[in-house]
Amino acid sequence: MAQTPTSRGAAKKSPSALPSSTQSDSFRGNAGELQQQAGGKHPVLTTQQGIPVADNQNSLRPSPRGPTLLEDFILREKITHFDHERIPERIVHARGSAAHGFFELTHSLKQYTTAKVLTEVGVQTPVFTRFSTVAGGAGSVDTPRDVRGFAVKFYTPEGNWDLVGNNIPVFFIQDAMKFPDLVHAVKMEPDRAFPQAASAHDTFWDFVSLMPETMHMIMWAMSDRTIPRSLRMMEGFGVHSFRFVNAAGDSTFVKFHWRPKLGIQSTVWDEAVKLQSADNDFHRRDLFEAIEAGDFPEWELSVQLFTEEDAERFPFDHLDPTKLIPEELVPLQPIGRMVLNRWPDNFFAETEQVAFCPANVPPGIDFSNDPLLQGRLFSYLDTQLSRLGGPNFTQIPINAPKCPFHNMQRDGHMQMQVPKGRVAYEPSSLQGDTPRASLAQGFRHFAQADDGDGRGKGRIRPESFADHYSQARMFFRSQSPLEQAHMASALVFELSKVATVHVREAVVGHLQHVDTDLAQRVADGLGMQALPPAPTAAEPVQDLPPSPALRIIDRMKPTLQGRCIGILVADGSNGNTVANLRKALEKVGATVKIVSPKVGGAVLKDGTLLPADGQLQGTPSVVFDAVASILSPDMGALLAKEAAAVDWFRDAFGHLKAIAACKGTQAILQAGGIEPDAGVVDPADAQGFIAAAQTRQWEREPKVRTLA
Ligand code: HDE
Repeated sequence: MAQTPTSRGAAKKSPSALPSSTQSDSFRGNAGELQQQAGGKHPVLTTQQGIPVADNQNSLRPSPRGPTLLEDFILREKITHFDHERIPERIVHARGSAAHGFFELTHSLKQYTTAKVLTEVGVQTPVFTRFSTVAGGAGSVDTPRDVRGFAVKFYTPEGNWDLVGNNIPVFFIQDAMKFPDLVHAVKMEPDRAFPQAASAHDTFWDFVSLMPETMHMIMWAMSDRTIPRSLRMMEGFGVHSFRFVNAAGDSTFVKFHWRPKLGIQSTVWDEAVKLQSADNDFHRRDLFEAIEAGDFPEWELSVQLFTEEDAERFPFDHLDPTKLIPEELVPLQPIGRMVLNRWPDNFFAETEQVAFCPANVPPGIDFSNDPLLQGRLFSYLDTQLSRLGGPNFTQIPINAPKCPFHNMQRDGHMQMQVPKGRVAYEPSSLQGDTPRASLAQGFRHFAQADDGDGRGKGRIRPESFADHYSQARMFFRSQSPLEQAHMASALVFELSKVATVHVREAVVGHLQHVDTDLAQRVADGLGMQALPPAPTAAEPVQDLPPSPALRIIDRMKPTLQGRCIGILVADGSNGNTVANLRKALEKVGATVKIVSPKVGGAVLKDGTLLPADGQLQGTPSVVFDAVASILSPDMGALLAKEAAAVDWFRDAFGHLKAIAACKGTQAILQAGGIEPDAGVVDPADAQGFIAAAQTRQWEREPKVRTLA
């Protein structure tokens, strides 16, 4: 063990008492003994200049209890580096988790684009994908009600393509001009610095109430999409229309969609709230554990393709990012799959330093005139210059293209390259190997005709963007009754946190244009005596056909693959029942975790020790998709007096999860006031439990909570 002098007695220890190998002029303290702790061959510790370090425990002092000397270059270098370890966090999407993987094209889009990544079937293109929440800081929790970022960097043979999307296909605003306002409104309020990672506060809803264009996105934000069960069970969307350009120079519009192989699944709100205290890192841990276990998350990439003429027939403007194109109108064509199969080696070097930018597109992919996209094309590089400290962040390994790249950009902070030769300009005639532009291979912008209407330059919002409610209505009316109830309840929750009465009223006024029943339910939930007046709508609200594809409850996959089941055991539990249940669950792809009152495990009825993955008090049922418990009657009676055990079942029941409860557990269910229903089965009935655990017990919901 190290003998770092921490007490006066130790400090007074005579240097002559040290092992002779550590004695020298500069060794007046004791060091080096920590080296004994781990096996293996350790390289010598050095400074950043490569100077070997002899003592990494004690700073340089003129005498054992004297001041530290400025001369201590090793200490100064170490502390200085430490002082600068943090960089500015992202102004939005600060909290994120990422993984490496590949994209494999299954259907060529050669007819539409020249981009190799989308034309060479079977080729695996490396990707790095980062998921994020939007509003919270880097250290905030994983499970607030929030939009999730879904950003993919494809390292293509023609340069990096960043598809920087969200898990919602529309956005709050129509013009980049409003983005700083939106973000200032949703972030913690600047005078009081709260709430962190929450939209449920006055400034956000004040902004919403004054910007009816937010209404469609608000419907999505209040749906269960913003409380996902797992990053592996989320959809992703490129949001804007992009363009494909083929070899003949023809253009086709495209929207990108990611669909998770595991199906979409969300949590219920009370569960999301409790997850915030159970595990701040719930989504990060879930992604990490899945990848570590070889259970690689996978998404299908699909495109919606349409021409300028098709777009003219849509009952909305596809350049307006508050609008989506229902898949009933333009079907999704699957073109490939993305698999995430490697967790980053280092969070900072990769997940934190990765810089996505929607302007990064290879030849064959181009932009549309969506005014939000146009603003984004500027913003990302600009923010990255300050976040990553200078123009050479593209040389950081996670950002560098994996194809050859050559240009005349030179110098600047943290230049890592050592370019040779005297020519750093173009055209030049002095060197034979300098990079030149290539009309054949290079990026060519689609030559779009100016669609100006002759009114000339101006700060203009197109009239075709004026209908803010029709798609909000379509989204709401496309949902199942239960999902509608969740949305109404989410609105009541959020607006109940808004102290300013006129803001609450204004929002409910807008809801009248979305759906009068919704407005009434929210008004009732807020205790309003009368329905506030609806503002004037700029355009008549249309009754668009509903799009059932926008629901998620129906689209939860009936599988236990990728899901996690907790089994509660204690001393005296029947090991056979546990083993049988575990085997059956694992056979259908579930992960099983054993929870016990003590982390050391439980001594089973037959005397064997079953190690636990989690201790009961620190492993609440919110972290599982379904729970089972196998307890002796004695332990059941004892745990019925334990709040953590009673909450385990009460929460699982309240969160609509299947429960497999043996006879010994009945005392706990009773203590929790749980009236067993079809979702509560016997653990000996493994198949019955598997069937129940493949979904949530939706019919239970009205019995456990009042929904608006
Ligand atoms: Fe972003 N956004 N954004 N955004 N965005 C950033 O870039 C911005 C928008 C999205 O994991 C920032 O490097 C503007 C839509 C994701 O690193 C910043 C506008 C969509 C990520 C920025 C938008 C997104 C960001 C902050 C409106 C979905 C995280 C740090 C004009 C299609 C990427 C950074 C990652 C990050 C600006 C709107 C997705 C400030 C100005 C719409 C997933 O540049």
